[in-house]
Amino acid sequence: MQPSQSPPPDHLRYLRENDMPQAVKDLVSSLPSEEDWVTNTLSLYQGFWFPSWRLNGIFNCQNHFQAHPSDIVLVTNPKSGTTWLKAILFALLNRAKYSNSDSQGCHPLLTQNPHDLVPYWEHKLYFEQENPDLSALASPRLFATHLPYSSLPQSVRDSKCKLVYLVRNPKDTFISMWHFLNKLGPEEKGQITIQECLDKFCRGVSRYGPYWDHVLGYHKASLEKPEKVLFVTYEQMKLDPYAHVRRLADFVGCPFSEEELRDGTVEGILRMCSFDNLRALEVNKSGKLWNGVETKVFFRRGEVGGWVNYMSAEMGERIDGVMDEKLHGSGLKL
Ligand code: PAP
Repeated sequence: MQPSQSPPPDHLRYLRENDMPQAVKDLVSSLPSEEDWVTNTLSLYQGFWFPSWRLNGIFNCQNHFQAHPSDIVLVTNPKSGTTWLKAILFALLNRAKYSNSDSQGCHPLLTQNPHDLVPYWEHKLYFEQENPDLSALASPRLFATHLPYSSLPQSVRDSKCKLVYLVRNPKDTFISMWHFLNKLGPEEKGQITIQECLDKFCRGVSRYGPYWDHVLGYHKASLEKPEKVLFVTYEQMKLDPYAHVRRLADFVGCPFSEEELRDGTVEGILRMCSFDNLRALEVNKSGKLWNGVETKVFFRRGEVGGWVNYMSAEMGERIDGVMDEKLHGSGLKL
């Protein structure tokens, strides 16, 4: 990593590779590496490009996380709509607790960002501690991760816990990441161009990439173990959120009752977790996450197909071409 001229913002300082134990630093330095799109480095580990400073959290998680059969894990490629699905899963799993009108006013989603309510393994729990004590968490425990299927802790693959995999079309995911990293990058670095990022993306060099291998791993698992892995697309969720929230509730084992369907519980969850509602909350306008990242950067446009405003048709076709080639034979079309 190039030393920067001026001190990095707080959240970048917090995430510095220097904080890792020496043994992990040694391992990381032995891995193939590439510059990340804006700052920091990516390391190639188990066939995927991970942000180097997250590897310690990834190793801790792989070594120590013990799955419970009732666990629910949301998995995404970054920028696939994680924040939205965290909110929806949290709301539907906790709906009994916050069902009456008095408690609606103090629903945790109104005062806390979804990333604070549904913790990432490698980015928060196992980043902060080698082996965090999770025994106090109420069942079912709800976690999130960006780990590829093949890099999940063994206990997750062996247990009956459930994985919800949310995928988003690669062009919107790409543009969302480009915006996000440019916002987080140090000002003196300036904006990195879409073209530069596109070259890396199409070579598979993106956070938790190659994007297509991440998707294919979970797609295959969802076909082989449909009771364990639910494969959902952002676009499907946008098109028919009502049907998909019901599908999610069925999958995680807490289906909506007839009464709930009649009394508008599903619609209530969707309203609370909608882009406009979450974005307008004070906590998501001016709050910060545990790592100093401003919560507002997780709410940009929340649209399908917005990539056309940033990429030429040729750039879009380049991503389509790579995806066609990589997904060929999988039966999957994004
Ligand atoms: P993460 O994977 O880094 O945690 P993630 O939540 O997937 O982040 O990325 C944010 C994207 O989800 C943004 O997409 P955009 O850049 O294309 O706009 C953000 O707008 C979108 N998003 C956040 N909340 C919602 C929501 N409630 N409904 C729909 N999309 C949302």
